[in-house]
Amino acid sequence: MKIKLALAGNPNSGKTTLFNALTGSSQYVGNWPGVTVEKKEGNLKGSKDVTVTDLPGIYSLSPYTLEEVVTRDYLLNEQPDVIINIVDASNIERNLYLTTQLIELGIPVIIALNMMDIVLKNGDSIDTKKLASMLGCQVVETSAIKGDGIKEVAEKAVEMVKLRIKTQPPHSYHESLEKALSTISDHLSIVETQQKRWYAIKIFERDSKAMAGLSLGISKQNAIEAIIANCEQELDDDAESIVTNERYNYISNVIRHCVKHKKTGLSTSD
Ligand code: GDP
Ligand code: K
Ligand code: MG
Repeated sequence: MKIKLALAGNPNSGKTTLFNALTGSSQYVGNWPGVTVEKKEGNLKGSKDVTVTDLPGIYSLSPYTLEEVVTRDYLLNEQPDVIINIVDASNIERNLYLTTQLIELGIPVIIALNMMDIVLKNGDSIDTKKLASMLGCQVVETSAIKGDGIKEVAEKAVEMVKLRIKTQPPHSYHESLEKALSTISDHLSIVETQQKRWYAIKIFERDSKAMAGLSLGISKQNAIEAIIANCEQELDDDAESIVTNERYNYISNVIRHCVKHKKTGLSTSD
């Protein structure tokens, strides 16, 4: 069985350091089709059947930058077996913005909570068990630069494929938004169950690229537009901002429960 692992995360979160540690010298570098964004692939050390792809660093899965488009198209079209989401633990709040989006794709996600050496040096602490349960995916503490946790994260990622472990995104946005998403999902019979939440959110944000990929009929498009407009009126904001705000609210709550700072004893959100 061929297994495809994809590394995704913010720029400077440690993706390439982790990629090098996982693949050693068995890497090949090229460009993504049609663009001059570097593409790195390699075999997981000691296992010919497992490939690792180092995806361009991004802050979001919107279709605005070249890096975002490359990463997003790869994840949607190539469907890797597992996404290893590298999170800079010393900058966790900002990094989780991408995590919330990766988890919605319907592809199993495991978090490499990287730069843990910095967190520990600062005297801060992160409750990784609670983080895993609140995000709905596994979390492994790593320090890519020291090699800590590297083997464990790769082994767990491969195990997730073998045991068919799925990631279940938590449904915890504002109830008006959740209601809109669930009604939009009802119009997406052509989308696989696993990808429904991703498409519902993107369509709610009026993401034309996601919309075009689905080629919904005009009557469905109108029905969906009415659902979006209704939610915008209820929450008195535009659709894209509604989703962004809900992501930030959700992340603040996660941080409040999982992160403790040494100096204040408080989480970043307090
Ligand atoms: P990328 O942009 O996501 O590919 O990140 P890089 O792998 O290039 O790493 C960015 C910087 O962070 C480099 O200077 C790395 O040496 C450093 N780095 C990566 N992982 C760790 C880590 O776990 N701890 C510390 N302290 N630094 C790290
Ligand atoms: K870099
Ligand atoms: Mg890199």
